[in-house]
Amino acid sequence: MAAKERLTTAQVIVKYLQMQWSERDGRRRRLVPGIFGIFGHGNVHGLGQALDEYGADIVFRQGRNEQSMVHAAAAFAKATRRTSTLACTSSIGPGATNMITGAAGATINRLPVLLLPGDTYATRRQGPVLQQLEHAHGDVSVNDCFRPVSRFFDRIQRPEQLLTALPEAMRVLTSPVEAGACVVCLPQDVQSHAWDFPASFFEERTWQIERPLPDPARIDEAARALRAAQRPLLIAGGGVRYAEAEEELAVLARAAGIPVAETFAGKGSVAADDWFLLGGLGLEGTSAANRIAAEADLVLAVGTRLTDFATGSNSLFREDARFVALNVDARDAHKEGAVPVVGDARESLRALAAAAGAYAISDTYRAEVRAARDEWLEVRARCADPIAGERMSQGQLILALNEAAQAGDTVVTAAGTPPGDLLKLWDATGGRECHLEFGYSCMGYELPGAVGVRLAQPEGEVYAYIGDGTFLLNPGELAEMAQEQLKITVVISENHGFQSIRRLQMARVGRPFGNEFRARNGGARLGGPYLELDLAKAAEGLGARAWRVTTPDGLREALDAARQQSGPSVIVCETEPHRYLPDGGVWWDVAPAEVSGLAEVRSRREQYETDRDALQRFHY
Ligand SMILES: Cc1ncc(C[n+]2csc(CCOP(=O)(O)OP(=O)(O)O)c2C)c(N)n1
Ligand SMILES: [Mg+2]
Repeated sequence: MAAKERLTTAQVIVKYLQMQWSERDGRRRRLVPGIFGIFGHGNVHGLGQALDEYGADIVFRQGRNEQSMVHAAAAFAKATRRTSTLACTSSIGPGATNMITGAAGATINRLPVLLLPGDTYATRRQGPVLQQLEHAHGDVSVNDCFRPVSRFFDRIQRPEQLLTALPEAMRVLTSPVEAGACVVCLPQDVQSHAWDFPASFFEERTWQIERPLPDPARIDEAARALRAAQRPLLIAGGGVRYAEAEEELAVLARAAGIPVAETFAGKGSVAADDWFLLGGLGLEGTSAANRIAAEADLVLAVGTRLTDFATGSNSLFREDARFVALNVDARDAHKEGAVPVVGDARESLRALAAAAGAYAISDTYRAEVRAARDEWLEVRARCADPIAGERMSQGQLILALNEAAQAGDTVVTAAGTPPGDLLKLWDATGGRECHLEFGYSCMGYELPGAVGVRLAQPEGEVYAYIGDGTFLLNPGELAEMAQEQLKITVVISENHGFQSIRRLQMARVGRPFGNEFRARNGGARLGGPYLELDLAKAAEGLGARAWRVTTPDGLREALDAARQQSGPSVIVCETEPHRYLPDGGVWWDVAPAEVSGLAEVRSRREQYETDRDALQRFHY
């Protein structure tokens, strides 16, 4: 008789997770070294009890908001290049559904997270339980909302189902193709139900993170397309970072002379400041990248989903441009009618570099790329200039922060003007990491994202660069930073509103409405003076050291002081509300109203239709 151990569902999960490891390129690490949780009646008696009794080797951290717990887990996974992640346990009902936004963010960004939401009773002896949504379909609960936002979903009705469910969840967590939210729903009663589990289920297990090899015939096809190109452009996406393919990318770009533009997730793919680095691509990109992209005859897309921000809603590339896409996911590899090279980015780049042989671009094209880059760098440098009569611009702020950042430091951001501004301005070479969540562009990722990065990398500064609107959405994570004494510096741009959306509104509607933080002045509109909030005081109240600055010099001083701190720091920067960075010069399909009594709306609609018909083109 094989040895058995009688354990509850929750105890099994806790014991099992502590024995799971991942391995890539010979480097082995714990797959799920920690768990975030907020307890309620849906998990305190189950996972809570199990963690208390059996969780010696899995670090429990108290969440402040279930959505944030998932963001932190996703950021941790990203910072470890998808070799490790964290679990999240919630109660049933609102605790569970609060995790849905985080799950969507993780799945869109292809980041593994393990979610363990409580669920309503499997036995149903109790009648409807507190927080239960009663549904015409008796086996449906609010947790079914996780289905469209996860890559793995299961509901455990019997403890022994874990024998198959947990290994499958681990497989998906460690799959480069399927990585995303893995959701194992745990009905409240089943968490406490016991079964005799084979002791061998708790033996150490190592999950290999594979590097699927590309098909040699596809590599030949891709190399032929490359050799025929006069004006190739390489787009580096998140897949380059996830696969740790920076070196292979540089080898190909340098040898063949292929300029490189980066997406939000791909920022930092070019590790050193080489001539072929054009910076961010598309809507929030640099003039250099976009100019070269507009004339490219071959687009080599590596590890990117090619979303509308990268392609300018299908307006950026020449009608006759050809695409070659290297991607571990076949769906992405086939986008834009590309020659699909399905495989690991690092292996595929290596194979393509070998197959490309002595191919190199012409001296004329090389000179053009250099000129575009030099011109952009001048524009970038001018963003540091003060503007008479105006407060500090976000350009000045970012350049001061970038200057203060050292090798090993990371800046995290997600929504508002910050991600686009950082894509454009942040120099991510020399190890100054730029962690942009722009797959979901989820306001509220910034602070927990910084927590996740901090937990993954004990060395170096971690900056969260965040808009005032986003800070107000979810400042509670500061309390967790104080509790865990996490050294994180939060830099808030206080521009008095949802200014990125106001900018869009002015471009597509022509009138401001509902985006600035202004007092109600009697009418239907929020047209009074800006609210006088003291975000620094709020941060102090949540356990951070806080500074308020109005100039780049003030920011530099505060950053120096924050570097000496051991816990959380918050620097509130007063910035000019309507001053934006130089435009990327790329069209975006956001349609003004088709009919309106307002002349400014009608003219914008007309312009939109003209632009759409002239600019949009499709590749298939
Ligand atoms: C959760 C969520 N809600 C709404 C949005 C839409 N949205 C994108 S940016 C933005 C405004 C952000 O304001 P703030 O953080 O102050 O940054 P700013 O635009 O001023 O730079 C909003 C509402 C979003 N991205 N995420
Ligand atoms: Mg703002």
